[in-house]
Amino acid sequence: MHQFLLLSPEVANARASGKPIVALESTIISHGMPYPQNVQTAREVEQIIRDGGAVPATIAVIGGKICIGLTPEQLELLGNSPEALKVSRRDLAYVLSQNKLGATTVAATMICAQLAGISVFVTGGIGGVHRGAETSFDISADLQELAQTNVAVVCAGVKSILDIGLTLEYLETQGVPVVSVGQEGFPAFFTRESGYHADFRLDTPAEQASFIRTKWALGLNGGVVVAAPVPESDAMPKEEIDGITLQALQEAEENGVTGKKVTPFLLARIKTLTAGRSLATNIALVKNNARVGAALARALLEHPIT
Ligand code: PSU
Ligand code: MN
Repeated sequence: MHQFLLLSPEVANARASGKPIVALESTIISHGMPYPQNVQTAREVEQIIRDGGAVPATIAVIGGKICIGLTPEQLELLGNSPEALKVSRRDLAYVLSQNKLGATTVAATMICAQLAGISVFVTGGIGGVHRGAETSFDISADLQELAQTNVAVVCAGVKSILDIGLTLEYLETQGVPVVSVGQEGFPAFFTRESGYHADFRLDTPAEQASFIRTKWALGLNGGVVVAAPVPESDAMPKEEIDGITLQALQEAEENGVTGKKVTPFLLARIKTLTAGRSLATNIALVKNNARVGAALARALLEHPIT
């Protein structure tokens, strides 16, 4: 066991008995959703994973340790502490060595999951190449992490606050396969279609597991994006979210928002501008991803490489 890891009793027990484990990130709790819906959603997502026959491991940095699996009190702390830092690859050593409270992004959660031997991770949306990245250089560290760290990331695609086409190009260059579930199209978080195709469509957990195990058996390090579209009944109207996204992007520019503040700023503005309806969609898609992720984690244990 790595010196910085601290497993919750539930996760330690799962590990000892060889149960499937699903990692969950914590930036979505601290910076992605408002309190108290964030904590409530985190709890419900964990329960969906248990109901799906796997064990949830929400990951965060608390008290100089990487906590793999959080107690209800730790979840509450993370969801209700404005001082919690958003921790990506760059920030991990700082929050650990300074004993700060840290919420892990997709990139940092992948790193921690790999240290803990967890190969499936469920989130809402991954970071990507921002619009205007040709001048801002704003490309999420999530993409570079997917290029090198062996964790499958279940998400609902990427938000159109990003340049989805450039994000997919970047992933291709880095050799990261993008797999869609139940449709050909790559989803756009709030909506089921982005206008872009995923690289491969693999509908069943067994196919997804076989693909992932084959990749790693070939020594092809790095992650896999498993993209499941938001359920039809929870999706937002495309025209509405497109208009609001443009407005949020414009406000970010007018306010000079840069760096790690960009994504949380846009998420918060979209929630306000949709009068909270984007939050309901966000919660629904994370729960759907939890079902997909639990099934995948089980399949990875069950199905040998074919
Ligand atoms: N996209 C979302 N919701 C989120 C995030 C992204 O739709 O909560 C969070 C994730 O933690 C992701 C991070 O890893 O933002 C990316 O931030 P940045 O663009 O600064 O790398
Ligand atoms: Mn960025």
